[in-house]
Amino acid sequence: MKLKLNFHPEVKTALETGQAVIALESTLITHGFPAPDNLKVAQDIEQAVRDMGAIPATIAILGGEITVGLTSAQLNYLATAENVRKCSRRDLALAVARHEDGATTVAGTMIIAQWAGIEIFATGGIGGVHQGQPFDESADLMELAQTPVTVVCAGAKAILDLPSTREVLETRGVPVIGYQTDDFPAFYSRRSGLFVDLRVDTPQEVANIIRAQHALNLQTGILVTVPVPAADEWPSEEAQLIIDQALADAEAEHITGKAVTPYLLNRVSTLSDGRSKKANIALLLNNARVAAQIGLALKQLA
Ligand code: PSU
Ligand code: MN
Repeated sequence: MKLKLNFHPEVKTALETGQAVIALESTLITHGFPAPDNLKVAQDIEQAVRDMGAIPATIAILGGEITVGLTSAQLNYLATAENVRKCSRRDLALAVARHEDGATTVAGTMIIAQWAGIEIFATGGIGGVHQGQPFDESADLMELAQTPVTVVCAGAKAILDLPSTREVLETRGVPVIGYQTDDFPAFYSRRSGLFVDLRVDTPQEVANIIRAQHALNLQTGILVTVPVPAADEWPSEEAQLIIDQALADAEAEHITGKAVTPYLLNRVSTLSDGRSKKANIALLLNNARVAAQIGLALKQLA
């Protein structure tokens, strides 16, 4: 069996003609936001990429077929489909072999983006090391260490152990760039008190780093961290109380494995009465715009 990728015709043309293409993940559609918000969010992220002059390519597995760029019908389908497998690296072959629908996580999306020749990927937050569970480390961190794709995000979710997550990125050799910040962002809030490896203020500087990383053939991802826009920030003191409650609930309900992150995100959203959702949507759209700008700057270098 040979690797087969189903490209949206627009994405295929864009890649062939050297336009900037931005990869987008699908787990946030199936496991991150409940319907009907999820479809609107996914559409708005794609539009944010377009508004900046780049082409969005949402990545998913549909009936076992790896799909790069979804039609609006496919996006609609995914947003309401049931039994969609959350696909990190370990899950990709399972979904393909069984002709299942799969939603790709940060790790899953990075792998497929690289196969497709897409260099930049925008998301909300990466997975990381879980609080109180040092062995529950998201496969996203491993993927960043071995797949040369640039991931634009708002840091790691505050439901995680951020200092440990930051340490693991360092150990694994992943450059962590602060986009217009000196501080590693904490997803819902702008600061974590942790460091970034380098602050940059323009998309051109990020493009230069991507090119240098490529020239050095390091085969490692790059993490570009962008703070949530100030107007939509959810202050960390306020967020922390609710996050602690969500973590306690997850423990009481014995939530384990790949269900942990979706459970916590959903619980935080419910407990905060939508306050987390507001920040989450704002940062997703902002990250999509920054990623598109980096993509365009990269094309100007070429
Ligand atoms: N951030 C969000 N919503 C999400 C996720 C991250 O705001 O749904 C998803 C991403 O797809 C990420 C995944 O890769 O959660 C991490 O899951 P785990 O901890 O099981 O690796
Ligand atoms: Mn996990």
